[in-house]
Amino acid sequence: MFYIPTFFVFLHKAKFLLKTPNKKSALSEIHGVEQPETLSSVVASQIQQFRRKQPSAEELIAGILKGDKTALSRAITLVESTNPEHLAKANEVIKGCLPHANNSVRIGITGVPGVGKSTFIEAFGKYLTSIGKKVAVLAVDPSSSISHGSILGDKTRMEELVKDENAYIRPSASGDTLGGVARKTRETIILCEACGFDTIIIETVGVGQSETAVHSMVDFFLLLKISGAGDELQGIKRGIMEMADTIVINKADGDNIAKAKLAKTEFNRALHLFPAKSSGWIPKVTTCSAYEQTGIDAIWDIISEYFELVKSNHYFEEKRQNQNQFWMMETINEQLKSHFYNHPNIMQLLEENKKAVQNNEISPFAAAMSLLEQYFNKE
Ligand SMILES: Nc1nc2c(ncn2[C@@H]2O[C@H](COP(=O)(O)OP(=O)(O)OP(=O)(O)O)[C@@H](O)[C@H]2O)c(=O)[nH]1
Ligand SMILES: [Mg+2]
Repeated sequence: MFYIPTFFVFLHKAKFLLKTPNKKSALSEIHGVEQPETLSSVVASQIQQFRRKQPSAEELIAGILKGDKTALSRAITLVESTNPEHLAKANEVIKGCLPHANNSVRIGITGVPGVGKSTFIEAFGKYLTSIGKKVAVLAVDPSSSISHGSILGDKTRMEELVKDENAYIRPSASGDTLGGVARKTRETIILCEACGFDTIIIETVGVGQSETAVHSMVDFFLLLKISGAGDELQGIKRGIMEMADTIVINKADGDNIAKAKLAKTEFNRALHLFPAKSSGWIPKVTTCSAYEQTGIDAIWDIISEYFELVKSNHYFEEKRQNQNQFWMMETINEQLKSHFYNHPNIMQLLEENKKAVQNNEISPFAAAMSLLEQYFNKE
């Protein structure tokens, strides 16, 4: 019994004795071990990888033309960037993609919040990929500077479509003016088409001027509606109805089927009151349930019928050419205005002239002319 503690004391001392000769200062050198190079190969490869993350315009174009979605996303990010360096590179990529674009159908989808746009796009997109289409979903959302695009949240709602390798969903460009967002979306369409997407869906919320902007960048415009209690036509902006190539009454399921059919009749009647379209197309009204995925194939049949007509009567190319010219003029107008209003001298003179107009010291016309004269003389 007495031997046990003595044994432990011995063990402890032995451990100490064994350890002491190995104890070294942190500053001591270990002989025979090579000092690491200043730049380790691991760090070097990390830097190389980082550089590789900034592909050149040529690399991006090559990637996009191969159908690489990562290259596509990177190029779209460049298009959306406000950095002037990115702008030059983005323009180069667009230029390289342009000859490979245009080979698609562009469909605009609008409807008030809650009408079922996201659910519809999920069902419609899945249907399109099932018949061999490659679908890109983009959004024009003027409120996106605050919410960063409602479609961002939708990416999780469009659960199936987002996983589909033949689909590409891109949140709306955020930031500046509707004009700015529209430009970015138009350029994004070019990139998506060059990447092999043959069906481009552009979603917009049914508020403000965004429908007009979307209407000016698509071939076919689809208005999504739901049947409501009472007057079906209440609260619909006449302009939007006039733009629609097809009205789809969604949520035609369960107890809603009868109401949806009634709404269809009413919308059909209302559409007859509008002047004939220059496309020669007579707008159609149909019902569907995005939720139950019924009536979706019939919508595609209508859209296909439309494209058959406008391609045979050449309205398709004519409209695209008009749209290109419209956007060129829009861009010039926007740039001129922005240059004028952001000119430091003009900014100051504008304030002075506003006050002078207010105090009846100068007429509004004379004030405008004097400002413009000063602007052009300073240029
Ligand atoms: N019964 C029924 N409900 C539907 C249908 N389609 C959509 N909904 C429901 O309607 C609600 C709104 O649908 P969303 O697809 O988010 O509508 P949205 O138009 O994208 O809405 P915002 O993104 O807010 O503009 C959801 O609760 C959907 O489940 C449908 O065909 N039938
Ligand atoms: Mg939505």
